[in-house]
Formats: sequence, structure tokens, C-alpha cells
Amino acid sequence: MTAAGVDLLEDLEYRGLIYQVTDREGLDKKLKEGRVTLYSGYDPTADSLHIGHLLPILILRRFQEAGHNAIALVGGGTGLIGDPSGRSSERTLNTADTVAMWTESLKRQLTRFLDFERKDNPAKLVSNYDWLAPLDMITFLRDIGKNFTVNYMLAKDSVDSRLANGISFTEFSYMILQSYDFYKLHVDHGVTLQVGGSDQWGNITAGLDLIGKMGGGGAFGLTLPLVTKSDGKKFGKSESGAVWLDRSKTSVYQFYQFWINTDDNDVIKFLKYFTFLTRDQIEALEEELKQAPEKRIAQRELAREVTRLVHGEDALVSAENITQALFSGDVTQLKEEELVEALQDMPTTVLSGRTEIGLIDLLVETKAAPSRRQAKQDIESGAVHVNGVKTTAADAVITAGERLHGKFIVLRRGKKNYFLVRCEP
Ligand code: 629
Repeated sequence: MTAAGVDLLEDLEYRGLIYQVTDREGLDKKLKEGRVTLYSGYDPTADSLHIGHLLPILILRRFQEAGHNAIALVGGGTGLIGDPSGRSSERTLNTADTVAMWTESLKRQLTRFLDFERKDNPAKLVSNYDWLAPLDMITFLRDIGKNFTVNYMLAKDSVDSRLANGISFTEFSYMILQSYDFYKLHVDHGVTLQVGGSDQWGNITAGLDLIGKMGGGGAFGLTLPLVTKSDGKKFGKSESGAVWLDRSKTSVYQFYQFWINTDDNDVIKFLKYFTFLTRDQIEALEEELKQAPEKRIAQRELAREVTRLVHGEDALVSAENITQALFSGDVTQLKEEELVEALQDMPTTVLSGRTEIGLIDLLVETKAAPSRRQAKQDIESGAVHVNGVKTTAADAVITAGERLHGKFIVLRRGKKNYFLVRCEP
């Protein structure tokens, strides 16, 4: 039972989070008998995790909150090899220095999702570099490799799907390393469950087979569904690419926007997947969605919950502040960093060595208007806002004193075409 008195596996099932389990009943029994130690792994293939990693991270947290022991593994070793699972072509190797740097970044990010001080079941963070790097080849081939037939390895989806175009011995061997991790954590930390996305099923079951062959047992594997969207587009991509958990790669405002733009057909599913809201709370939001979809209350709750989880309360407040400012058009109350974040994806023009500039010139300069004639017409028809204030005088001049934070002019044409002007000395 979880703190809220909800059965863990039942809750995961309600949320649609269980794709495959090796032995549903056995695992249920084990979870009810006492504390279970589970792990899930993340390879350093970039300097940051992205929202595609979020689901299994939150699963670790759900297990921890239910009283179990969670271990997050960073693939400092496996990241040097490259998992062929779910990929149609060979990876290019990154240098050892890069992988070491990315390992540290991922470790730092993972710490914010788990509780390392929790009284009876503090989380742990490990890197498989610590046991894979010292492993010598003779031991690897004799003690571990002997437990795998090449036939078995060729039959795995991750390898089979690559045979037509070729797979390196390096990536071919990957499953043995992940299997050895599972075995090693089973022996050293009592791990009896590995969780991952559906692409990890082959690696996870290979680990279970190895544990069995090496004399262990009573371990389980569980995979999560691939996150899909009702419009058939790939989940986790925005127009500007992946949605990263590092705010210097995806700003908190962009992150919040990603979630708030969720389709009505997906929002309840995502609330179940990505938040810790209870079944009652989610059902209430489902009712809201039915009654008044135009209010987008479910989307707002989703964006709030996930942004708070990933970036914290202060960042959430700031993202909502920016959203509100861009919606109302009043950008004057934003802090300097917020203004920059709000207009990060809008066209930006640098204006140097000017103390003042005519509004028509500025509209042409920023390409907010294609010609002086059009600029004049836009101003006079009331379509132009300068720093949130409608300006209808075609001869208006913007002086240095009007700049926001001493350096910015925000132009708006129509309801939502923003142009940022950055003034330099
Ligand atoms: C050593 C490495 C282990 C256990 C796992 C691993 C990593 C695993 C992998 N996972 C993906 C990754 O790292 O490649 N071989 O990017 C990714 N994972 C999260 C989910 C996933 C999966 O981190 O499992 O399915 C994405 O949702 O692709 O001992």
C-alpha cells in the first residue's frame, strides 16, 4: 500500500503505465510482502535528460513513495558502448571525456526526482562505469559471456532488426553489459526489479536470464508503454526539437508551454502518466474537460504539475507569469530574465548607437512591417503596441527612457506577433 492507501500495481495499472511484466502475480505478491529494490538505467548520450526519460524516472519515485528502494543508474560504462535497442542504425561513439561529463550532468538531474534522505528507504544513484570499466576481457568472456548463446542474442529484436544493415560487435555486446548490471545490482544491492521503456524489454529479460544462470532468482522485469499522441506525431518533440529537462536547453517557459498545448484527446492520459494527482483528482479534471474544454483546466493542471516537478515552484510561478504577460500583452511587469525568456523564440533586432528612433523606422527595421507605408497603416489602425501600450500616432518616437530594463523595446503587431528590440550603446 502507498501512503495514500492505494495499491501500487493497481495504481500503475489505472494509469496505464504497465506495458509488460514478466510475472504480474509474483511481483504483486513480492511487493506486498515487503520492501523491494528496483532500478532503472539512463545512458549519457547527451548532456541532459529529456521528457522521454521522465516516465521511468517517475516510476522510481512512485515505488519510493510506496516504501520501496529505488536506484537510479547512469550508464557511465554502457554509454561508452551504445544500446542498439529501438535504433535503426549504429551510433557514433563519443569520447570518454564527453561521456564522463554527461554522466555527471545526468547524475545531477536525477537527484532532483528522488529522495536521498528519506528515512527508511533513501534512494541511491550509481554509475555502471564503476564495475564495467575494471572488468577484464578474460573474466568477461569466461564468467559472463559463456552464459549467452549467440543464437539467443541474434533472436533479440534489438539485434535481429539490425542484421540486414549490419551491427558492430560493440553494440551486439551491449545486452550482456546491461544484463551484468542487473546481476551485479541483484547481488550487491538486492535488486529484484528492473523497469524501463518498452524498448528495454529485451535487455531486461536477458538480465533475468543471466541472474537465473548465475544462481540468483526471484527477480522481475517491467516495461512502460511508449508514449503516443492522438495526432500520430512523435511525443516529446516541439517545433524546436526535443524537450529537455535542462532549462538552459529548453527554457522553463517553453517547457510549460509544451504541456499546456497538450491535445484534449491526450491530456487525461498524460495526467495519469506524468503527475502524482490522485485518481479522484484526475477524474474531476476529466469531468471539467467534458463540461468546459475551452477552459483548458486539465492542460493547465498538467503543465503546473510537471513544471513544478521538474523545475520547482519558483520556476513555475515565473513560467505562469510569462504566459499571463504574453496573453494580456502587458510585458512591462516582467523581470529582465523573464522578458528574455518570454521573447526567446520571437524575432530579435539589435539596435546600436541610437538614443531614440521613430516608430515607423523601428517597424521596418524589425521587419514587423514590410514597408513604411504598411507600418503607418498598421499604427493608425491600432494594431501596434509598444511595451504593451497601444500607439496610434504614426509620428511617435521611442526614446531611451522608455526602454524596459534600460535596453529592451517590445513591439507587438496584432494579437500575438512579438518583436524584441535589444538596444546597445
Ligand atoms: C544500463 C543502461 C542498465 C540499464 C539501463 C541502461 C540504459 C538503457 C537505455 N535506456 C534509454 C536511454 O538511456 O538505453 N540501455 O536513453 C532510455 N531510458 C529510459 C527508458 C527508455 C529508454 O533511459 O527506459 O525506454 C526511454 O523511455 O530508451 O543497467
